[in-house]
Amino acid sequence: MLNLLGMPASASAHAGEIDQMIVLVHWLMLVLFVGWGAFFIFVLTKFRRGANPTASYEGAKGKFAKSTEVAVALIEVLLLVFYAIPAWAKRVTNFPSGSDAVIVRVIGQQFAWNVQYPGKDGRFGRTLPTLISADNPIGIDRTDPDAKDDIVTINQLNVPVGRPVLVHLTSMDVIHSFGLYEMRIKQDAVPGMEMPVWFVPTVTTDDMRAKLKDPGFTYEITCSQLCGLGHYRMRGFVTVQSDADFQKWLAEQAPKP
Ligand SMILES: [Cu+2]
Repeated sequence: MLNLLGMPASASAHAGEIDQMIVLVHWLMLVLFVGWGAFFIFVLTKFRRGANPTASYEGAKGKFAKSTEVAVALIEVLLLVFYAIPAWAKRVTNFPSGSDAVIVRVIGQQFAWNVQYPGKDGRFGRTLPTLISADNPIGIDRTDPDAKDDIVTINQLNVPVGRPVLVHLTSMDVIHSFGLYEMRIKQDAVPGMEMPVWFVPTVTTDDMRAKLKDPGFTYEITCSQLCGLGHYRMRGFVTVQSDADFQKWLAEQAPKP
């Protein structure tokens, strides 16, 4: 069913759960589509003018239609209670913390994704709107001791495989939407608010290239909210790598004293 729906490859720990729900909802929709379509044709023939020269003012009295409605509503309630609500509850509680978690800030902007890593000290440095310039897209204040080792990248998010990644998501201008399709992540980035969103990547970029037999494959951050004229080109890239490669990358990116 997943291939039938044309879903992107899955590469996060919770992707299976989301996919299961999408598949169930689509099965339900398929049954409803066929069922209601058949019912429509049935009604067209049964109540055709030729067979019913006089209108019946009492109408049809069959119980079938009502019980079908009740059954559909019941299935929808089951999907909501047993799949959607528990899946959502896991996304919005128990955010990863502690030394295992990789914590980053992602700041949407027309039309790029800025990423801030806290550096070795694990503390995000101050950012000030007045310092924003072409060289300093998030306005980081390097005089702040916490900011000295912070790493800032544009349109590039590196994450280690198998470790929880917690993204503090915000926007500096309009509403954007942070979409990582293979991770089954989508969250609006709203100016003035910081939204936490998290996932555990399970397949490195290299492994996914091998799996898909596509050497040019990269995970992408897709802006999923029409945010202006350049919306189409607002995409970033995600590199999922081994923890050793990730540490090496962090060391390479660290600001030189
Ligand atoms: Cu956008």
